[in-house]
Amino acid sequence: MFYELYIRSFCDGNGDGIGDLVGAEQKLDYLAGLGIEGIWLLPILQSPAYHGYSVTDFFSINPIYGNLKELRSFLASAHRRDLKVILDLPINHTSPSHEWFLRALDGERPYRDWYLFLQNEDWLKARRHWDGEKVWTNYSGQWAYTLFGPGSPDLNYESTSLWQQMKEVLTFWLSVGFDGFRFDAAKHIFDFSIEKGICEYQHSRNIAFWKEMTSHCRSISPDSIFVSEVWDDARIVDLYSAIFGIGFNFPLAEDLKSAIAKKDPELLVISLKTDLNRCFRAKRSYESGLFLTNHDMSRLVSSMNGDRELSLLSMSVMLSLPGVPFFYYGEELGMEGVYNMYFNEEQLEPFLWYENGYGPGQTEWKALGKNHPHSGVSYEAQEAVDDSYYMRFRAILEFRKSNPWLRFATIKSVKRKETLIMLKVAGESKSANILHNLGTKKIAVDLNADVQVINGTVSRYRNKRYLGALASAMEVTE
Ligand code: ACG
Repeated sequence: MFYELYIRSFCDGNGDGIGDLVGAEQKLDYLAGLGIEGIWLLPILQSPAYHGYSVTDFFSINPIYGNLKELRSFLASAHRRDLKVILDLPINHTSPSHEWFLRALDGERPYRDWYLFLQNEDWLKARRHWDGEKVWTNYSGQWAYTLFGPGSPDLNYESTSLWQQMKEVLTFWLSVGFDGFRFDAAKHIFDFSIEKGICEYQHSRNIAFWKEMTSHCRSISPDSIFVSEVWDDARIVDLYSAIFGIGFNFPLAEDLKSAIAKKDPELLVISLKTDLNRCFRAKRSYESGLFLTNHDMSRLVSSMNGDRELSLLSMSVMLSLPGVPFFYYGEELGMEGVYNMYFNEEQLEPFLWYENGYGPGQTEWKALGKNHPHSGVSYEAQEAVDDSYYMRFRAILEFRKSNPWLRFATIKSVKRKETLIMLKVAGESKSANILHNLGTKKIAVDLNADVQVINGTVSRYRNKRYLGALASAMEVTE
């Protein structure tokens, strides 16, 4: 299991109100205590943007988060606790303030070739693949290709010297001690057709690029971990995941959340049997990056319209599936936050350590618009309180931690009976029946004595067992 950590909002180690590496290091016991095996660090490289995805120097970290010495210390402390740390690396684009881009604007080689400048007025008609946004930005009279907006001109990997440059970046961060990378925007390396002048994904060229980057890393550090971010349908996610080893399963996140929010088990059952089937069967070429939410999405409780029982059920379904689970910081507290196109970024709010919103380590860079002090959502209010959301969330994590075999298991069958989803999964030496009740009434189930409750309740009446409303349980059949 991996924890997706947004350092700016996590823990402030130097009292400036902004989360940093020193603060995050102080909280490593907290993180290890959740039972995770690793941390996905959202971008920490030098960047003027709060999100960090537009980099100004690929060889240094944002001074607001600390320095290289502090990073090394953070990594060493994480490793001492057996936690892996992967770095989110956005190499599809840079900030327009990156020196490379400024020199490119001056026409200096090789930098000029490292970005895509307008060669044909017709290209201005090109629109972004999925939402029709414009993709060219005028920088003082020079048009550059900017798929993610004016704050991030795209790098142009037609230039082979840029491939070499990026390999040096990868070598550097591996030598600092990272265990691998979450590669941002993996399907966007080649996503504009120069021949046609339109936005068009060139998946085979992207894959060739990532093959070369990942084998470069493996030649330095054979056990490197790579996770691909490809937000697309199952077939495309598949293509890339096979190269990286772990691929975020976006289709699963969407189908699982809608099945539960709509209390419609059939939706997930169909999806697991069809589109998602290939990532859970025995002969698969990668591990599914299981997740429900990330920094680009509404938080879990918000996507369940505030229903915390549905959120916990979603977590228990996710953590019963084969693959490598990821969860976003603050989800363990049940923090809220709606993602919307107006960039108020509620889902990035400070992790709420204290009930009154103040105290050592609390970050304050952003207002607590959704997760108010005195609302009972803080760590302080929930820690060690029986039945709090946090304690129940932890119990679900504990279930997964004590069943590590699920990671490599295979889904043998998926069935539905009324509101129940029934999974048969098999690992190397263990098999299990896993039941999730998406209904609001308890339901009679066939479970023997060795039942592990994942979430909710299992009760007995006469000779029958009942799985509670919105509850999950597993029976291991050695
Ligand atoms: C990553 C990061 C994100 C970051 C960038 C840029 C990339 O996580 O935080 O933005 O560095 C697209 C990209 C992703 C990108 C997201 C935000 N995420 O592909 O790499 O945008 C469709 C498209 C997807 C698209 C998605 C969301 O196909 O490509 O993701 O919509 O907009 C079904 C379909 C599926 C469809 C979905 C949703 O599942 O199968 O195809 O996805 O429905 O409709 C950051 C900042 C930005 C800043 C940038 C520089 O957040 O504000 O501009 O950095």
